[in-house]
Amino acid sequence: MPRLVAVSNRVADPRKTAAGGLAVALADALNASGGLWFGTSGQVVERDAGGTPGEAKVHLQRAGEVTLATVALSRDDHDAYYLGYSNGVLWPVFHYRLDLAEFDAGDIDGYRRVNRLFAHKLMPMLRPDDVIWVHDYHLIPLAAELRAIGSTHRIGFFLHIPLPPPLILAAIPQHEWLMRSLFAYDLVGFQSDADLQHFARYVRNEGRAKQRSDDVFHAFGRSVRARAFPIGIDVDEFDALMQGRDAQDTLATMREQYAKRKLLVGVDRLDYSKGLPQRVRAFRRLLERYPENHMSATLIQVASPSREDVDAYADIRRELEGLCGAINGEYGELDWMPVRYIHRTVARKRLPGLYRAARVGLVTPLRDGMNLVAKEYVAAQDPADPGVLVLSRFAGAAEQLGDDALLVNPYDTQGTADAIQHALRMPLDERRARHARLHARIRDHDVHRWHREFLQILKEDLG
Ligand code: GDG
Repeated sequence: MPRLVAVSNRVADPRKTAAGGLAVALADALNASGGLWFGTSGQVVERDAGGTPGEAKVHLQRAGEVTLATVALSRDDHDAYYLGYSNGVLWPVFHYRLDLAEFDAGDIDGYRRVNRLFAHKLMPMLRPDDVIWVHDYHLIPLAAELRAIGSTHRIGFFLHIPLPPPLILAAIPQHEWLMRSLFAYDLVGFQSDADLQHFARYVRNEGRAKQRSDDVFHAFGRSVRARAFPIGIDVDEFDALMQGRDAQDTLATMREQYAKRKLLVGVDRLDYSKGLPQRVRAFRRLLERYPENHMSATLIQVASPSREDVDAYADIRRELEGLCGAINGEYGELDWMPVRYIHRTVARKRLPGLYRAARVGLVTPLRDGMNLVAKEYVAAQDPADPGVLVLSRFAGAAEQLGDDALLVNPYDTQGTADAIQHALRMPLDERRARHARLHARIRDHDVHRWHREFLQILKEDLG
């Protein structure tokens, strides 16, 4: 079996479950064939600007069957590639937020420089029959950089975030270059059919691509296969976490402390794509419009700190904190706080207990590639007395879970409040029936299937 080489912006030790979904998924794929995982260490080194390829040293570490290979970035490279282009341009535009994009001409140079650095550091470590799997928007041009220095490997790319429609994509000054870069891969994977349709429309209209078959596009002198591979979770791993002491303790504590309340839970990175202010406004509307929820409905919102050195993230934090404080001030009683807002990362081992304690799971992003929290919430429920998932129609997960979750438009405050009320009042037999179907779907489309299918198709010839 050829060796798998995974490449992503950050490398995490796959033996630590705290690392979360993607790390677990990649560890599973890498362990099967033995493999190499390449990326940054997350450390930033204060050294002279303009780091040229060859400057950074690769640090190697064994983690079971997997070799972790990491490089540390210089401050300038990190700021331009990570904060600037990846998270100041690509993240907002790919989430349809042109208003938040900050196009700074210098950042694209840093983005190219780091992708070139990755290629130069990775190439000497590669064996001829390695299969390479590149992850996410930080590394779109990596295959092109590898090809430029002679790589003939099978190289696949998976975009974890949405791909916007062509007219939005075209706001990025380098949109053509970015999309042309995708044709250096053999396989490009998206989260949803909607993303795939946006890709197909872009390359047909802007790149005059010829479609050679259902999923093979020819443009810029090369062919690429493009498909949707909706990512899933490791349901068994989540079940095991649910049985663990931390999750059970969390569940017991929640049930005791909120015995007379109905809990609603949200767990998100504090990111403007997650629709947190809109969610809190909908919760406030619920209290306004349906007063029977006073002294009862309690929203626990975990907002784990994220990218705090990007300005837009500090703004969203202030807005959210203001809203939560205002609701508690207006509706709170000595013995009831409507919103518990936690700006910290909760230990992963406790999450299943928190999810299970909640009658309603609120997953209402304004835009999301997939959203794994929706699937984790379903996985954690007690099938005999499950909670209800309220899900944004703008999450990639809605394509799979839309029939049995309560779908909402998060911009519609009243509509979302009505859906939450519907969830809170849903009878047990309906909750069970919806949950059984949702659970079957997340089990069928789990993370093992995701990487198995991607890698199998990556190894196939384009025909
Ligand atoms: C990107 C795409 C796509 C969150 N807070 C805490 C915590 N989390 C964990 C969740 C979940 C993960 O982080 C978040 O995954 P999401 O899928 O919801 O969102 P992104 O981080 O934006 O991920 C997304 C994903 O990539 C995979 O392809 O689905 O669309 O945006 O696992 O549980 N974990 C812990 N404490 C927290 O406070 N331990």
